Amino acid sequence: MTVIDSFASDGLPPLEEWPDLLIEPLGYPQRLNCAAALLDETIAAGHGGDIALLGDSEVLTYDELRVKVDRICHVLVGELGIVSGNRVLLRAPNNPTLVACWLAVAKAGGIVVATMPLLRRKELTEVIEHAEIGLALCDDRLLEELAGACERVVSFAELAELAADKPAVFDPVDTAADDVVLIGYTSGTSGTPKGTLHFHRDVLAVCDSFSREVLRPNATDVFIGSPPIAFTFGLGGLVLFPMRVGAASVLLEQAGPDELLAGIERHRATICFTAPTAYRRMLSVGVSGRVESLRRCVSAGEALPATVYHAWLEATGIRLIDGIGATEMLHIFISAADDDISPGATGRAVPGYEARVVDEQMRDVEPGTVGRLAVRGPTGCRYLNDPRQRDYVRDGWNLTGDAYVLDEDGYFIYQARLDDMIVSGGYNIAGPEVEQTLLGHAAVAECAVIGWPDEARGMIVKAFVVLRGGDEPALEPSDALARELQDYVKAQLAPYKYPRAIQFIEDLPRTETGKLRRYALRESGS
Ligand code: 3UK
Repeated sequence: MTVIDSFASDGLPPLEEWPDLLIEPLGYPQRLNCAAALLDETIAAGHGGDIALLGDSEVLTYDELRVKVDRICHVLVGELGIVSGNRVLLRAPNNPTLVACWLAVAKAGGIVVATMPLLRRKELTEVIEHAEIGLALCDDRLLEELAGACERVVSFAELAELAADKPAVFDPVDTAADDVVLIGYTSGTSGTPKGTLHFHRDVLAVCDSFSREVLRPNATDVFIGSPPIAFTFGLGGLVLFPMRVGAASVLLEQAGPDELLAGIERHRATICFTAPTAYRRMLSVGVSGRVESLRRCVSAGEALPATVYHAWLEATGIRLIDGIGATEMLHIFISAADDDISPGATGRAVPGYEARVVDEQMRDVEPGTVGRLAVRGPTGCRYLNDPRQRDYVRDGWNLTGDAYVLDEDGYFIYQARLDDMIVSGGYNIAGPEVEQTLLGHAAVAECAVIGWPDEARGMIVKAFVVLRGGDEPALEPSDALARELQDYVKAQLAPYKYPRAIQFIEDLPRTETGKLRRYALRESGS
């Protein structure tokens, strides 16, 4: 059996533009359906009666999830006419039906295009047109933005009705290990959306690299976290990694610091996935006595400041596992856990991956020197119909767009996004270094440091600072406080790095994936 709808496979970049793929060591068979591997094989391994998903209003064992998935497969194939290679858009907050739809599309040979719940009609339309999507499965509460944007929209309520009388068993479609199963859209901030193509084997490869080798979960674990499943960080941490080992996953529709803490307490969660800011926010809400069940915490999406690492360790006794991942790479490729952690560094290449720091000519730079991060491994970048493939992949290596330093001990230390390096008065300054220093000041809750246009210097370092609230006396923005913060940075970093301008703001603009929207700050007047 081959793919019937070849849109995605035809949209793969030409082979010479692919990254090197170090897939052989994982030993996957040529025919492979990742949903069957995650669901049917986990049940065959004896986990059928174990809890798979804990939603806000629905709890499913692996057996129950399998029946739900298989019934949806029958609807997709028998009723909605899905053939292998068809793209299906998913739109929902993190909940069991979203996960069942994800698995059903994959099991039926389709291609999943999961979208962030906050996307509006314009953004959804771009994705629908770009990936030529004819069918969407949508949570009833999020139908509005999708109405009319997609040829066929089936609500979850409608889907449940259609599924009710379907047979409880569906034979997985016999897909190739290198058939496309997922198009992940990048949280890119400019230009048309970039769709990253991932194969059935890639979905297992991230389980059998970062998760198996660094995170090392087991069947008794209870996963929890905040990233949307449409973000591959959330997909891995809340769906793929738990299912690969027969563990349970708590799915929260709302996952702010309060809901996350309440969820950890209520379900005695053991493994948490979220962004650095969320750990910081949980600390400020107060974690004492509430997170005793946790044994492992993963931070990704943005650099983890050493201050947050230490504060979390002090409050919980847990060493945060930092990891850099990217939509293009599907999941985390540099990380470290336990005794291997070097606070302030992201870690080392995850087993199965290789990483380097290179110059413009792709030559290794000396340890201690800032350069561009280059990685390769079992997963890698393949954009759907996009000339930007040639920017991300060079000589078989994926260039993530990050500036890194490799230290003498083989640890990779994050500096900044390459486009975010600030050039001021001839110096190169990495905003995050200044941010991390400012975060050490008791008055600072959050901050962002960017380059700000300046006639004399080309650019100056400018800090946007959110002051800590709640405490009495309440902190008020003032020139004196700004000067105090400037002196605080000057005392710890080379003076040319101190923020010449400081602006106090109420909140930092962030994406749904927890990333700072630096360009929004750059565009904001002062
Ligand atoms: C940045 C980090 C420093 C970095 C992601 C884990 O973030 C994910 O994917 P995106 O495509 O963004 C990728 C970019 O985000 N970044 C991510 N993690 C870190 N910077 N330290 C980190 N720990 O600039 C990278 O190039 O949104 C993260 C798993 C899956 C993912 N998709």
